[in-house]
Amino acid sequence: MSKKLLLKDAHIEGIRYFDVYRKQGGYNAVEKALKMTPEEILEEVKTSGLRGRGGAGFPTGMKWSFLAKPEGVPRHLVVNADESEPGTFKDRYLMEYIPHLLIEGMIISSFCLGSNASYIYIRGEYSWIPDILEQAIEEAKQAGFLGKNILGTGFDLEIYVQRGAGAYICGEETALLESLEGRRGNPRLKPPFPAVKGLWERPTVVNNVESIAAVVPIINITGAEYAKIGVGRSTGTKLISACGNINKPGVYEIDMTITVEEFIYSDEYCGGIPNGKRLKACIPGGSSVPIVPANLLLRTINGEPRYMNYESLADGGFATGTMMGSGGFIVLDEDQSIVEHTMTLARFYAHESCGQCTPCREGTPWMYKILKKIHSGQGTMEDIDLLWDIQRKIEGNTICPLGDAAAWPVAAAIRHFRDEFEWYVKNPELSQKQNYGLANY
Ligand code: L3W
Ligand code: SF4
Repeated sequence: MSKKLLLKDAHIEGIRYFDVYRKQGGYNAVEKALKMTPEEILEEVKTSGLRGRGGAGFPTGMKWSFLAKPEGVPRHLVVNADESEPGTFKDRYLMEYIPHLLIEGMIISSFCLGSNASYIYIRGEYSWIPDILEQAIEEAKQAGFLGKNILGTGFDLEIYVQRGAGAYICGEETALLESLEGRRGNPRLKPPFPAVKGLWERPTVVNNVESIAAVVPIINITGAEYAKIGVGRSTGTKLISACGNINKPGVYEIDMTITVEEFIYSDEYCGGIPNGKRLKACIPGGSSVPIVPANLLLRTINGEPRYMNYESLADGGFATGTMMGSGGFIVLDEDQSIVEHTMTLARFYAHESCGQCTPCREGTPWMYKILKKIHSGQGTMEDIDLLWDIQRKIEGNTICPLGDAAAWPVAAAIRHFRDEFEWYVKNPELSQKQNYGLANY
């Protein structure tokens, strides 16, 4: 059984409210941290090995140590709660059920970074969650954990909740900052990174909800103890939101030592595939990461079991492996059509492109158009090659990672399932009536 750090109290009735959360030891980490120096907290986070839980897996302690500290310039912490990656809903779970964990993590992190005004930027579609967060903020304030002179330490902190308007691109950190400043969410060129020039050109740390929540157990148990959980550079626990063709969709906290096979088939997690169907493929890290066929998902190229952690999922590079990403685990059974699935994703990315870069603005709708043509039985073999060519021209040639995110699913689908694309071309009448999955798998 995986160790629980973030969700250990999630089952307790009323844990959303301050009194219940406090009774379970909530805000003890704030009391402990405010007796430490910011440098000591930073050391704990570095020692923990915590890596960003939003998708990139960048070491959190390292990001914090990059924060510029020019004399007299305010600094900010911004929590990225714009969880829009298809298949990803673990931050929603945290904010909805245990909002105080995020607020507690923000107080500690803000103290460490020297932020007196910190922000939660939340996606517009999570319309009911800002009220939950604002209530938690108010409760924490009433109890003296927020506002002026917190616990008599002289540290002041206000936390503001800002709603997005429902644009995927605003989850990209610089687009998020643009939106927070009141402009259209267009990504900025990096460098400068937000740690140097972020919100209102001030040094800013942007971290995912889960990353900031993880700071609470790190302070409670120490960074060294946190680092003992997990394996290699995949320390601590990770929330996985599992969906698709599984018996038990939901949010699971894993300690990154379990195999992918165990995660899919054991009753503790996904509980297997409904109706005894076979596993066809999986996208383990949210829609942007490469899709992997079952054989490569369960075993690496060397025949070793694949594990649910950053290194093992990426083992074999893009040609064979995939990525941990945001932990949005999407399972596809034998009846699913990869062409249809890829087309749906292509439509999403084409719709969400902000339009600043030509390869992304022009390439994403073009890929969708070709996929639609192939899916409807009107495609040609040349269309498959053209699709491959377009995705290659997008990857690496754009301002922000949305371009790559749109290219990778197409690349991986063609790489691993080219025969399926060809089936759609060779069987135009059949492709109108049934999916390749049903006909041939
Ligand atoms: C200062 C340097 N800071 C890097 C910081 C940087 C950022 C973090 C990671 O994209 C990925 C993307 C999605 N000085 C720095 C530095 N940083 N070098 O480190 O940066 P980066 O560029 O590796 O990634 P990113 O731009 O943050 C994130 C993928 O995650 N993804 C996620 C999608 C959506 C969600 C969601 O809905 N929750 O996560 C899924 O795979 O495609 O590749 O903070 O500033 N020298
Ligand atoms: Fe906008 Fe796409 Fe360029 Fe990102 S890659 S800045 S979404 S056009």
